[in-house]
Amino acid sequence: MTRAGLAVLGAALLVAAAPLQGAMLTVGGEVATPLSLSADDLRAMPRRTVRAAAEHGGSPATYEGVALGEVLRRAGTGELRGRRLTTAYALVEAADGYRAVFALAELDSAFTDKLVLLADRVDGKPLPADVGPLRLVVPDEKRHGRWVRQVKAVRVLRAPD
Ligand SMILES: Nc1nc2c(c(=O)[nH]1)N[C@H]1C(S)=C(S)[C@@H](COP(=O)(O)O)O[C@H]1N2
Ligand SMILES: [Mo]
Repeated sequence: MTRAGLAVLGAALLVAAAPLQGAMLTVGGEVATPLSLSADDLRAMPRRTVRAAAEHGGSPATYEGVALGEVLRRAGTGELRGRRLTTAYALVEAADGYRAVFALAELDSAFTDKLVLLADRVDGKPLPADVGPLRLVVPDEKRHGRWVRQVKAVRVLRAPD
C-alpha cells in the first residue's frame, strides 16, 4: 500500500475507534441498551457519596460516584420480577480479570437500600491508577472481596436452569 493509502487507512481507523476512546465502562449482556460510558457520562448521572472504611480497621474515606443499580437501570434491565428477579445477576469484570457477581435484586432500589457504588472519586480526587478509574465500594460489607478495583465492564447474565 502507498504512503497516502496508509494515511487514509490510519485516519479511517481513528475515526472508527473514536466513540470507544472515552469509554470507561461497558454494560452488556441481557440489557435493552448496551452502554459504553465515558467519565463525562458518569459525571452527569445522579451522584452518590458514602463514607466507608478500608478493610481491617483502615481509615475511612469519602467515596463518590454512581450507584451500580442506576447504571443498570439506564441500560434497561426492566422491572425485576418472576424468574429474572430470582436468577439474574450482574458480573462485574476488572482489568486484571478479577470478577464478582451481584444478584440484580441486590442492586435494585425497588428491593433494597443497600448501596453498591461505582466510585470514581475518593476524598475529592480521582481514584489512584492502581485502583481506578472506577472501583466498586460496598459500604455495608466488612470484607472487601467485592470491592472490585479497576472495573471495566458489567454484564447482566442469568443463572442457568
Ligand atoms: N481488580 C481487583 N479487585 C479486587 C481484588 C483483585 O484481586 N483485583 N481483590 C479484592 C479483595 S479480595 C480485597 S480484600 C480488596 C482489597 O482492596 P484494597 O487493595 O483496596 O485493600 O480488593 C478486592 N478487589
Ligand atoms: Mo480479600
